[in-house]
Amino acid sequence: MPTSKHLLTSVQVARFVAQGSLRLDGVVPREINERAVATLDGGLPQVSYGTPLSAAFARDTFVHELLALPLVAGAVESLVGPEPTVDHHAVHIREPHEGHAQDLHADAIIDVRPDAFDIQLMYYPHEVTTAMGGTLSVPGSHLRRINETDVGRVQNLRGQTRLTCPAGTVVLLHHGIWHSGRRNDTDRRRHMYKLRLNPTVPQVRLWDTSDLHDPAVAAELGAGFPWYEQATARLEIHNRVLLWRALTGDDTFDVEYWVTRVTNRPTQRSQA
Ligand SMILES: O=C(O)CCC(=O)C(=O)O
Repeated sequence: MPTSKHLLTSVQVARFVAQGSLRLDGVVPREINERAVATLDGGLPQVSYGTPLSAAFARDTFVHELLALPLVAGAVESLVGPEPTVDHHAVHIREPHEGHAQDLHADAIIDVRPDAFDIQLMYYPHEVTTAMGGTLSVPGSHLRRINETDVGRVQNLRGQTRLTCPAGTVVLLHHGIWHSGRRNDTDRRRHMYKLRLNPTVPQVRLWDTSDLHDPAVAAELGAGFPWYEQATARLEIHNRVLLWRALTGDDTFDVEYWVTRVTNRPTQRSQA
């Protein structure tokens, strides 16, 4: 159903399922960005695990105003629903000339939930240039489940992206994405605010589904990324189909028969 909220479309959600991220460039106004930088330099108050998002941040805080922006609110609701809870939040600063980058990792511990996911909202309140240590991430890595820095020895992967963006950019990431903060070779601190949100409702058709049967949806779900080899791309697409089935409630959806083939159990059917 189309709504007046700024919900994502099915094509955008399918792209998130395939890539593991969604970028909203320059969507936060300058006044909020300036307050955010000042606040991040001073540190953030603690928020207890599991606090409802609606109760976590006072109305006069930059986080409340950031989450109230219609484009941000609509994207968050489309992915984790109307009343998510706060897992945790943190300030990530890359100091000027600090001389090293983070290891490639996924956050928390290995998390293989097939039918639910958390989002990590990353907010960059000022412009991030190539030299400033923008977050590196690997599109399409989120369903190749790893435990924290299992991939830490990997230095570069074809198709990885190193974020450069205008001030006020928000990136929403699936919890499984492989990422790392890069080296900051400038004289300026690089700030990023990260907020992890847990869904509290089934993540089923939370977005504007009026384009659900658009052929572009299947095209997004079948997309390849440069670090896949031909054979391993099949596994990624299989895992995306499982997630798409969970998100749509449609157990018949498939791409190239990948899930249908491996879930065919004639013995169980004959005993039913
Ligand atoms: O600072 C960054 O760009 C990324 C940091 C991060 O996401 C992390 O430490 O998990």
